[in-house]
Amino acid sequence: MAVLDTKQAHRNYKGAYTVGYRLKIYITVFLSLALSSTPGWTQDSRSSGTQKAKPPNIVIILADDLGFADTGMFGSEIETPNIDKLAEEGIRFTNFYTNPMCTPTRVTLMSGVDHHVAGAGTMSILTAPNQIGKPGYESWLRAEFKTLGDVMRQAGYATYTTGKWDLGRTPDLIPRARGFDRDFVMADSHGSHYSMTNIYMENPKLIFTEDGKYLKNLPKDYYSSRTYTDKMISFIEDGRKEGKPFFAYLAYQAPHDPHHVDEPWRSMYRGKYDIGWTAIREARFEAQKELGILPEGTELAERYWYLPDSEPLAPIVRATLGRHKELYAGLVSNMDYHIGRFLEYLKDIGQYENTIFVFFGDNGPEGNTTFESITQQGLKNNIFRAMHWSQEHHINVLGTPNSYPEYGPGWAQVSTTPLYGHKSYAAEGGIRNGLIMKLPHAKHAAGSIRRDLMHVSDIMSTFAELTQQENPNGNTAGRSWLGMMNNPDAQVRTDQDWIAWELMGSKGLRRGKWKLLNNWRPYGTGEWQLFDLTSDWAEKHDLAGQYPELLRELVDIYENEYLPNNNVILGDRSSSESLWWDMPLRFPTDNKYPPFLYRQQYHPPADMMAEPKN
Ligand SMILES: [Ca+2]
Repeated sequence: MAVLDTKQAHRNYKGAYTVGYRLKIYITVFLSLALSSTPGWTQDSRSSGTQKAKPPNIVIILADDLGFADTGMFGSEIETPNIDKLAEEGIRFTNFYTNPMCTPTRVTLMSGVDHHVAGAGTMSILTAPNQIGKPGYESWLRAEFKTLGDVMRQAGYATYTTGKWDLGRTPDLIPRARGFDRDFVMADSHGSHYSMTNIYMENPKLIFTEDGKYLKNLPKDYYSSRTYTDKMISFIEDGRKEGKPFFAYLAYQAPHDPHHVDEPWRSMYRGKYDIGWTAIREARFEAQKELGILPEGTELAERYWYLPDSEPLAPIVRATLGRHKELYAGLVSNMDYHIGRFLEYLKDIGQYENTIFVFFGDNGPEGNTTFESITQQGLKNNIFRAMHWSQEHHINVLGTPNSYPEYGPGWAQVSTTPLYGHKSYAAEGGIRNGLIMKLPHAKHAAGSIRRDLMHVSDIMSTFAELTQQENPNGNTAGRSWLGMMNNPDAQVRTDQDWIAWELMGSKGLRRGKWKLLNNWRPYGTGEWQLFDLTSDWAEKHDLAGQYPELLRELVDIYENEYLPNNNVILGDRSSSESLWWDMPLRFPTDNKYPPFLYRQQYHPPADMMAEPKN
């Protein structure tokens, strides 16, 4: 792999959007000056006279590969009482978007910058030949960008992170170097929930850090969601005497595959999903209508053309398929249980009320499975996974540490009800997620549902503005939520503001109610489609032929503004090109394609290795 010149890369970005970038800095400075004489948000309703209220704590709870419809207050039958409580006391947002996959969402969450600029233009294992070695395609958060940790620390917050980091593994990229006072993280993208076992042939051991040291071993009785929660509680407890507000970024690995989960959650849903995905998806759709999640006229997305209706399947087939969903549901309920423990702790120390909570999933659910991937994508790592992990892949051991359970496209489509598509696509199911916020004041009615157009890039803008700081990385598309948080009548975006997506050739743009989509065949049509998302959340009614001028206008924005100003390098090869009927099914294996540029086993510096603290 080529060694990148970071300074050169940074100049390249500046060159790409110098005018807009400078203008935005001027505007930011102007707004900061204008705002500096106004009272901060936390003082707004809680202080009087000279007494200032303590700034609110900020907690971001991120789930991994959790679908739009996977929590109770978004229509799920999965039991998530603690997340539901946040929604009942707070606000649900139904038009919130992430990016289509893990690292692209996380670099944007931490930096506020488009993922092609921030360093995750694509996912490392899926890098196309013409993207290899290009700045912005490293698959980590480039070192020159400040993080939310940096921003909140600058504002006087104690900064903590636990869970999946996924933003880089070298000493300059781990949390200790990126603005976090305390950390216990898995630096990689996914792997076992019980051990350091990774899924990649070249990178069989996961990298963990604890307070800036690389762990030789994991703590006793390690289990991802339990340990990440315990560590976060211990960081807050240790820091209490300092009296600072805290910023806690709690990034669960759940419910990413493998669907490993302890008892009793492993058996909690035994038999519950034998009824099949068709019935469960319809039940969620009805529940969403009753909850008021869906606008009038919303339809259920088409079932994937390659999936059968589960109704006519034999009972044993439905039960076998259902077992996979049981584990996923158990993993979600287990995560909810640990979130509940965390919230209880905050109540015990009197910090629950004065905290801003933000909860969402980082992208749509995983709709591929190992065995499908072997034949469809031909990636060596999928074959490795199938060989290495599946020795005990018998129905009775699913969910245990040596199994590799996934739930496949049938259940992924349930997770995204009523949307179409899943993780990795710019269709709604890949990018729209159920956001929940709970605020320390009561300006919004408890349990309210909002339809503001929002994106994960907004979060940096929001918390920079909240703490009266400039967004340190400039700002491409992010819009602060602060106005809306303070005033329920305010909207986050105007009808002319747009946000856009590109990942592995799947393209999308949203402006106001309009959605532009171009998904490669066979998942999409390979053509530009236009949807009115007022109620067509399922992207069923293509209006491209009906509104050709609007289509041209939006495509023009996408191709002539979004792509060039955000360092997008369209891949010259798709990750799943063998799905495309007229492409060769045989992949070359002798020219480093598919590439493994990031997935080499990383060996941390010896003097930075440590045993876990407990
Ligand atoms: Ca993810």
